[in-house]
Amino acid sequence: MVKKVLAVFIFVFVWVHSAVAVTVEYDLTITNKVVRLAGEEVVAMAVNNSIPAPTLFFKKGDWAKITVTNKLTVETSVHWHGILLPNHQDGVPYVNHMPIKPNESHVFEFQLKQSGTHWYHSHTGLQEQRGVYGGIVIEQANPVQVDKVEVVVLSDWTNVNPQEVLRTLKSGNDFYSTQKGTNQNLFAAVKNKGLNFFLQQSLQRMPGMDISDVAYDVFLANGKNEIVVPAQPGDKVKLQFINAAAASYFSLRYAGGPMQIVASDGMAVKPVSVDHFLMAVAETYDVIVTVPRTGLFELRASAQDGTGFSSIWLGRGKRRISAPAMAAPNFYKMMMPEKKMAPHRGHMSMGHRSSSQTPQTPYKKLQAINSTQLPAQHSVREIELNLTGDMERYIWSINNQILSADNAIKIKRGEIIRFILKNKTMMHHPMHLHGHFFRVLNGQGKYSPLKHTVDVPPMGQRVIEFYANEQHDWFFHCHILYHAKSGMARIISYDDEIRPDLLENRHKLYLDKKFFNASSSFLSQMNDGLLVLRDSKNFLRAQWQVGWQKVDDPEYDVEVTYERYVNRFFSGFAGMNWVDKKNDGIFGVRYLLPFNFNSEWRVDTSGELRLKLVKNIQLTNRLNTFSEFEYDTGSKEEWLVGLDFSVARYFNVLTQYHSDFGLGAGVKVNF
Ligand SMILES: [Cu+2]
Repeated sequence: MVKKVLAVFIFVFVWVHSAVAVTVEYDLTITNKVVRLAGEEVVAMAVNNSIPAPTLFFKKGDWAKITVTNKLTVETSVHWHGILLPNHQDGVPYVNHMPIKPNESHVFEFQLKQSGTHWYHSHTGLQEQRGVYGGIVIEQANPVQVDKVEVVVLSDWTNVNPQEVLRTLKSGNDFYSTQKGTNQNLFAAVKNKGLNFFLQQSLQRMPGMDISDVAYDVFLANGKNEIVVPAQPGDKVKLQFINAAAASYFSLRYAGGPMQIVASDGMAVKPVSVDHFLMAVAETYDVIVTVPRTGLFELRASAQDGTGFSSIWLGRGKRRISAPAMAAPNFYKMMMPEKKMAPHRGHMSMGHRSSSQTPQTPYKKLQAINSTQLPAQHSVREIELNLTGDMERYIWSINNQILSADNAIKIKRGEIIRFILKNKTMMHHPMHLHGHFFRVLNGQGKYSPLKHTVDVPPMGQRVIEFYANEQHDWFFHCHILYHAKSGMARIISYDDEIRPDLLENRHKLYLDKKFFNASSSFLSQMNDGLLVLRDSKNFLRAQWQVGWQKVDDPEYDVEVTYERYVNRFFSGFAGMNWVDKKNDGIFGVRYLLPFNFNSEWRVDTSGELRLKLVKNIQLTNRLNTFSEFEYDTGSKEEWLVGLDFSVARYFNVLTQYHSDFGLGAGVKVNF
């Protein structure tokens, strides 16, 4: 009898359980695909032949069973961004599981415990920039009643291979800023009455401000520069925005009236009406808009750097009503101290220097529906994390260290972890935590919103906190792809047992990739050049100079050095120097002086001392002056001044006067 009852009970349990928890299966195949998104055929990466990847739909409580098949010639991975799931399903190679090798499949299985707008993307190399990203929508139990729902995946696209983009960024040649016309320069500073600030900035050895590192060819909404969402006059439309761009923030603005934000990062918030707002990389927002009357009304997603936008046209009919353009950012006005907002005190400090014309994230207005307060009985561990970087050498880090084997952030289950994120750089950083939602302490007290990605503005601060209720290791990183790949990442570790295959291969995650750059000037009186092989700490340089004008025999100077990088301001070096028929061992230090003068102090094996000063001043977006002065106890001083004009990524024209070889002109080639 007992057995019979038990059998019936088990039967009913299994039946009820299977009726409630449906398994939703998806097969995703990643392949190369030739696309033409910006006037040129490019080999991209697609999921099920689509960019963006297909949107995956689930209901809360469903089990997802997703088979990812790799048909590329390289490894891949898929991270389920914003989904709370068991550690080994999170998709970061060497952190949560091993990468998916070519011609292999990996099955992900997890239950969906939340609802809302989320997304997925490759977490390998720079594949996300090439097309491996798509939406995930988990239906809410009681969604807001609207007439239409549309998922909008925003992204940025460049025809240039992302590896080459990163190599260009590492070259220290500001070419992308030049291409976009956003190089900070003396002429623009004077024109914008920002000369005083420009000089102050350089006196304090600050680098120029930069909104976005890369110059993109096109901005996309669901894979196109513009899309139409058919709707009737009076319709309420819910747009589920996902910022899947590799490096672009977007300002959103609607031609048909205000937008109502109802969710952020998949979490419902108290509806808040905004005229426009800034959406950081990797965030999601659900926004409700109304189609006011007949016509097509534009919701414009403008790239924050002002170089382009994608359009979502809502409504019906032929007449198009454009959204007002967002003002292109004005660095001089944005960063001027007198425009600085009064900083808030303590943990609520947002510290964002800004002017009203600069689009802002809507964080201050976001309120969770229910209290998100964490139980008071848990201990709080406060961790200060400085977001640091070197724009010139393109090294991005946390507390001045790139991601490495010895800087995991160790936490304990049961603690409240509070991160104080201080941005010490002139760029925005969208910081993303895997496996947890954190409270953004935005001044809303117990209704502080829950998010997985938070923008930390230039020189600004954010405080976030979360309850450590997980296990194993999780990734935490800047979601600007090129920043993450340059070191701005950490492992958040519960300091427990890690799967042996992950431990064994973990070093591959910390690989500090090497980059090679070269440049040479071919002038009528001389030739000089530089070869650099580097990672984030070590710089091997070979430089040469040969002059033939105003001298009897050609004179040459060749130097090979190894430089150990300490930080933006300081490095040490040693090497060899060949000047005509004399050669010497050399060693010394390089130090960045006020007004961004590069100084080099060195001694050689003959006992001579040499001081070298180098200074560049950007005059206009493309025109730059450069100067060098050398004082040597063993020989007479040497100096040069010149002007160069940036024509293209690989090409400058220039003229320079050298103290020994006189005046000349020519071209400079940059690789
Ligand atoms: Cu960043």
